[in-house]
Amino acid sequence: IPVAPEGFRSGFVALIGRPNVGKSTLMNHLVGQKIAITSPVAQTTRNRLRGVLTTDQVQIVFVDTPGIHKPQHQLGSVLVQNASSAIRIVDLVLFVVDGSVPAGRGDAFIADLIQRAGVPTVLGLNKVDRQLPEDAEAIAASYAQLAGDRDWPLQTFSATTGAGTGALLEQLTHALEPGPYYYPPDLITDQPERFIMAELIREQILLQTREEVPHSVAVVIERVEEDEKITRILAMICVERPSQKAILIGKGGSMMKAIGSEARQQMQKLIDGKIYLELFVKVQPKWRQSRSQLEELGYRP
Ligand code: GDP
Ligand code: K
Ligand code: MG
Repeated sequence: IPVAPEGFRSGFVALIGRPNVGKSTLMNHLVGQKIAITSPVAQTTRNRLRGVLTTDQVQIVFVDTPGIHKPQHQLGSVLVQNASSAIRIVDLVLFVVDGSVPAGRGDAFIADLIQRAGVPTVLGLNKVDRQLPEDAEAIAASYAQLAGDRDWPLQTFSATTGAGTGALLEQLTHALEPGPYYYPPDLITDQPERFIMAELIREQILLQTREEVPHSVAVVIERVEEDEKITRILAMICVERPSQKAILIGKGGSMMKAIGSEARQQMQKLIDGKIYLELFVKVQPKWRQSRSQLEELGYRP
């Protein structure tokens, strides 16, 4: 890792907020590559994932976290623990909220949690592209109060259009102290390619099967074989019930085919090469309840 130039700033920034406010979308936008999967389904993000942005002035290591919500089963409580402990290891919190609606009780709950941790915080209002003009005033007032009570700077932006994200970046840079490179300047994520590949398959399951299967699915890359022309990948999709396996496979294998084809295209972008993808589905009852199985599948508390 090279020595940072004079006046260089750096630090770890946790992305904290309710599920679906756009934390992962924002991180992908800022680092310029899809490393975190996103979807309209809550709990899309399961692991803590680092995304690194390096410019000539700053290196920001974003720590993407699962959204904070009330735990309902073992997986849920591992997710909440992950988010809460992420706050403690960072230099700065970017508290992301859905700026298309006024602050709600969930936001106030998280604001208190962050405040108790005592870490410098920027309040980020995402999704302004969805804000209706008639709501703008009430929205601005509710978040101004949330931030003002705690002396947090506030920045409005859209992670999908990119509007305001330049100003956000300046705001974050300004809030960080002078520091070194933590990662090589060209590194974008700390996660191995295999993990992102598995996530790209899980993303397609989330997007294509919607509410029926998503929360009971895990994906593991079993084998990667590279030769000069093509990379062959064997992946296992793990579900809890035979009925979910049937949904995933679909009529005459149609669902599996659609998931595989879209995931393969996303994976080809990631590795910039040709992929042959083979998927199989396995029923493993109650994997979410079991800590050892969770760890085996890569969800570390
Ligand atoms: P997370 O759970 O906080 O990580 O949220 P995601 O990044 O997975 O995003 C949840 C949903 O919100 C996805 O469908 C995104 O496409 C959508 N989304 C994220 N940011 C924006 C935004 O700025 N504008 C709009 N309109 N949608 C967004
Ligand atoms: K989501
Ligand atoms: Mg996410």
